[in-house]
Amino acid sequence: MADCIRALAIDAVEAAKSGHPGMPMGMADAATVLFSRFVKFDAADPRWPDRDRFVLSAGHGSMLLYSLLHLTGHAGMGIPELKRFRQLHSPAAGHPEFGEHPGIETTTGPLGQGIATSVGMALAERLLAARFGKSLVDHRTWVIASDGDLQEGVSHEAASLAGHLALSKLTVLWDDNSISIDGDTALSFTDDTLKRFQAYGWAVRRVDGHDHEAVAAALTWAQRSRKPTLIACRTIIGFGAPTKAGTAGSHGAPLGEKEATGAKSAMGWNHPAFEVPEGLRERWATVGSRGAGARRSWLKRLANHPQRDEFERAVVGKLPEGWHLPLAALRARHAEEKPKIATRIASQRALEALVPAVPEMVGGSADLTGSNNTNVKGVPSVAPGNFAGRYIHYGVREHGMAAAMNGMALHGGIIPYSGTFLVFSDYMRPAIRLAALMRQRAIHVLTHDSIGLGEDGPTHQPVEHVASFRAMPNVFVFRPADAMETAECWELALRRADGPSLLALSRQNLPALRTDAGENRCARGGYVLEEASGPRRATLIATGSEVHLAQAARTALEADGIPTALVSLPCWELFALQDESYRAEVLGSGLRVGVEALIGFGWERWLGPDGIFIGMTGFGASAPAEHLFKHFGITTDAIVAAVRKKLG
Ligand SMILES: Cc1ncc(C[n+]2csc(CCOP(=O)(O)OP(=O)(O)O)c2C)c(N)n1
Ligand SMILES: [Mg+2]
Repeated sequence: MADCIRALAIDAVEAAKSGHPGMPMGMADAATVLFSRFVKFDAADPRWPDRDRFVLSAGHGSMLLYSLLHLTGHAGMGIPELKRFRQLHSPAAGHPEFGEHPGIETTTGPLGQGIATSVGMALAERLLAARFGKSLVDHRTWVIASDGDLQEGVSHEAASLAGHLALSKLTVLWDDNSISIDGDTALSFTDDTLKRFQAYGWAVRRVDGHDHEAVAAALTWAQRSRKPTLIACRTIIGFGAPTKAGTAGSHGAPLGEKEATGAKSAMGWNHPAFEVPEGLRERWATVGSRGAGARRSWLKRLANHPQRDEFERAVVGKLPEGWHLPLAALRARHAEEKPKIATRIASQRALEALVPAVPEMVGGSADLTGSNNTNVKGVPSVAPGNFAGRYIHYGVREHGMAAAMNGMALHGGIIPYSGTFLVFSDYMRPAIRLAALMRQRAIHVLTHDSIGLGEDGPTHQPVEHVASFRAMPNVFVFRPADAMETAECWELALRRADGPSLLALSRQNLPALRTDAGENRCARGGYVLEEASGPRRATLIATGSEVHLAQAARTALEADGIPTALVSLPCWELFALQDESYRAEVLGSGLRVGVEALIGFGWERWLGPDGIFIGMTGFGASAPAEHLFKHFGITTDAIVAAVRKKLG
């Protein structure tokens, strides 16, 4: 049965003239044991909510996953698809892509992401089991990870968190083949990996990855463990290839005809390319339906479960009836009270309205809870052995946090939100990029969003981050200007089911600019906050903490007899989705001035060739915030002077 995987991997890589045969050939034995005896799944419904999750963290070995999906009889992964491995519109893409086939649990390829994502999946399982009970939620998370996965820093963060939380239903099979691209892993990787994981709180074992019974025994042991488990599977990369086995030569290139033929004859495989003999095909098909009975019983349990509707709603990601009513009440209160608060505090107020109303929201922070204002009073924390909480202390592990959140979102039934400083979004970028690519709802609260944070200085003052995320496809960046806009942006972030949202929030207090609570004006991305008194000569366009500076400038310009409009532009991505005429109306035909205490990269999109940008041109500095705004020329006076100068 394992030879079927090897043969298909060889054939598909040969046909594509590119790909990675070595890893599928080396891990075929362990994967066959795992799937044929341990993974709970039913090929007839790959999205069955209580299935075990399988993550191929070493995404370059994608043919291992595609072969398994094919052999176990999943629809949509037939021989024609395998023959089109790595071709346009094939579900069998170069690396596993979430959404290309329902049996692909997550996108992998950037090493380390898969294993870190799987920690979030295993955590989501525990959280949902605590909410809905074992009769609906009782499954495991299995991972195949390579040397590169375990070298990557994010896997260290994630493994440390998994060990701390004792996620005992998580098992990682390490493809311990001592080979990576540059050659022997001894070139760069001499840690005692098993001891390292043991120190994280994992239970560990080493087996011969080609000995089926030894692998089975280790997997049985893993199922009984009270800790997450790492099984080091000693394997030979490119197993069976006459000259390339055990070498980096089998890692990432077709074996070539001679070597491929040699590998097949070594395993006694004499079938034409892409042909699986009938007997083996049947045995694999049996594997594909092994979980059918378990799924049927589960469906019966679900049908009679008192929380059935709630479970089904949460799992498909539908928000509860009336979820936005407390938020609407908060907005009405803001309109009345006009609070002068930091937008991070306004975000906390929004969370106080949302978290009780949306039970699938699970928050957390990378050790900045008090600064990010991400927790809500009365919401208990998640702790080892206690998964009834809804707040996670991720520790100072931003990357692991963002990757685990992807896993929670992918698992379903959880809407994760996080917190850290905007500047440290750099530490989360690879995971945010995957959330964007996979269209996952992960919400990041990113506070201390400019030089406005003051004394902590340039290491802590983001300048380029917002621009860089505006450049990333399918990410929504929100930079609200006051408490009202913050509530509106939170509503939009939560509604957005098909991609990540980032909320860039101020440390410093900001005056209330909005007194209307009816329409969610941020929904159009940008809008005229104050219209000019006559035909517009200038339009001041600002975001976040700079909108009030622009507002004061507008007042001064109007007093000077220069009809000036004020535009708030909290979400560029939503604004870009509006029709041309709306955008033209908002931006106006007069002089356009952009104001944002960040790098101006990208602003020309709204300002045009004759516009003026007032913001940062380099890194910040350490000083009280009001001194910094003056020092860097981001002030009401500077805006007024620039407009006067330009208009003559
Ligand atoms: C973050 C990241 N860096 C680099 C790569 C490029 N890359 C692909 S596989 C690999 C290492 C291969 O070694 P290993 O992980 O042991 O896999 P094996 O060759 O054993 O299958 C590298 C560096 C990547 N995919 N992701
Ligand atoms: Mg390796």
